[in-house]
Amino acid sequence: MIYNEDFETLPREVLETLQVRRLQQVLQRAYHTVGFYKKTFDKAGIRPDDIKSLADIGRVPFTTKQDIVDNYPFGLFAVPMSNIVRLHASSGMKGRATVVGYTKRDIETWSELMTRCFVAAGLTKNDIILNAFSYGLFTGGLGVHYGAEKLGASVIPTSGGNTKRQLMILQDFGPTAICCTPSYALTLAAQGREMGVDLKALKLRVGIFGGEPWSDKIRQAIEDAFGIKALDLYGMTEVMGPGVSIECIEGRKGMHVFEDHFIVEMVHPETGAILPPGEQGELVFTTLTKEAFPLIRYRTRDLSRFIIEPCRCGRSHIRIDRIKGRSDDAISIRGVNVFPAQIESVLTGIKELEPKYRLIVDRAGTMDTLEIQVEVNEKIFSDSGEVRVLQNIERRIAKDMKDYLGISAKIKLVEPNSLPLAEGKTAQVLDKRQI
Ligand code: DLL
Repeated sequence: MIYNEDFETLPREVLETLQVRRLQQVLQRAYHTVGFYKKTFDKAGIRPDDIKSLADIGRVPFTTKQDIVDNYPFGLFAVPMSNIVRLHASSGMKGRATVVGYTKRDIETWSELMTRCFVAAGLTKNDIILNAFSYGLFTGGLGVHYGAEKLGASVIPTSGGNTKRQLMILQDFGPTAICCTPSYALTLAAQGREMGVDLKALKLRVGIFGGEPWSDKIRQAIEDAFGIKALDLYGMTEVMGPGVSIECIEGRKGMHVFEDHFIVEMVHPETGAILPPGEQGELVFTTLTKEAFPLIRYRTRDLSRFIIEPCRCGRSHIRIDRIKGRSDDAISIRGVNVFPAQIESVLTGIKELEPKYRLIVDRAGTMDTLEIQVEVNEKIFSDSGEVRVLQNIERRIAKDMKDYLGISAKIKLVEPNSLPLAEGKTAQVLDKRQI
């Protein structure tokens, strides 16, 4: 099902014509109302009228997180405060938070895009949606909430945390869909099992998860635990919040970006050069319709690639592959750069393990050290009366890390459900070197 068929299935040429028109408008607006953009465009020697086609966008300067931080809190707003009806801020997991504003129309657009997401996930007004994304400055809670209401579904705004109560509501209110971070879905599953809840007997059909990186192995674990279909939802505070992009239930491979509202580019994370279709790189977004906080060529640092094959759902909007991590997430261990996602993909190749791990980076003298703590599954844990079984698995992981990633790591297998449970986003890396 498609919510806004007119726009979501536009033939590529028509879509691109619309994008160019909207791009020219947003460049004009940004240039004339936000001092920062006037300065950067002038410095690069370009004027908004110079941009005549999509190909010209490469001439426009990038905007970075640092630029937003430098203009903290409201320096990049393009409308007076009297037109702003809502403020949000990024979770600020790393460094200072970024603050964004929305006009009334921005909230309407955001709600529509979230509604499109729900319809892409196969939901209708007859669904009951439990929204366990945090309500507050984080965009997850309210962003998802408004979309669910616009759909006409019944929303249960549980917000994050309070896991036992969430499980009670899951049983008593019978939601048919759930929205939260993937790690919180695993937390709910673990806590539910401990309380003896029959998770498969719940009415849940679909789960919409996002806000942090996850993998197909985690998808499988969530789907198996609840007997649901799990879909990937992507977005970030600066660009809008959740609803920039989602997997459709028909394709379930890669997330459609709502291209009538955003231009998405794939660039080389170091050089910034635009990459040929299909190559992995960093996502760059330009908002086409936002009034309060237009954002031009924003470097997300998120790594992905375009899936260019058409999707069977009928949407013409391009898909991006699961986010592979962030280019600023790389941890340097004795000079070797590794991404948590790479470590995860080695771990998920080993069937005795659960998809729950934690990386602890430290320094012994002048040497960086990496400890990988990973949960073993129930079966191995109960069979592992013999220490040898665990030692063999540890040795195998250490060897795989060396062979595939070229890093030496100390491996520590831990009991199922012993790593800290997530309530919102999880921090999988603990870098003690910076503390
Ligand atoms: O996390 C918005 C959101 C809320 C998206 C709920 C989806 C669901 P921020 O707190 O600004 O906004 O964090 C944005 O989180 O740049 C990615 O690095 C990461 N991220 C978000 N969704 C996904 C996803 C929200 N589906 C940052 N897969 C982004 C991987 C994701 N990473």
